[in-house]
Amino acid sequence: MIQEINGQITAGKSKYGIVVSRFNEFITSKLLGGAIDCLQRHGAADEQISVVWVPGACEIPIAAKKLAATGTYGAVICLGAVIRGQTGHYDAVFQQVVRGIGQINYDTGVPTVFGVLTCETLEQAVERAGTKMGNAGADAATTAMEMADVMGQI
Ligand code: INI
Repeated sequence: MIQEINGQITAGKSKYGIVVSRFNEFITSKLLGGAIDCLQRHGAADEQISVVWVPGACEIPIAAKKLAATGTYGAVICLGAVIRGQTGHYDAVFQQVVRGIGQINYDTGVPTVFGVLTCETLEQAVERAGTKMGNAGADAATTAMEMADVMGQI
């Protein structure tokens, strides 16, 4: 018989750590709102959610890794907004964040979800922060719940 594991998209009893950057707070606060709303709609109580603010996207990985390493969280959600039009070092910020967050997954074994917008323009970021392209924070929260459940079942 084939054993098949499918994660449920429900908060369950897991705790969720959210790391969110203040840079482009106009956007990231919307991602945070979307993530919290999604977790709550899927059964999370306030006590299951911790939020950590950091200055910019570059600081997300170090805080996310510390949260993940506590062993307390079923998943960690990383939220930020890197917008090319606003920086001459977009590529440096982008690479640091992508690599940093990805590595946490392998170093800690805790699902650490990439909910950082990387956009060419502010308009593209607005579209993904609760307008016509949905809310990337809610998408990240959905992934976090599914992965927390999958990892619990394996
Ligand atoms: N941080 C962001 O989160 N988004 C950006 O678009 C951005 N830009 O444009 O540079 C940005 N820079 C700050 C960076 O993340 C660090 O906070 C800073 O370099 C200090 O380490």
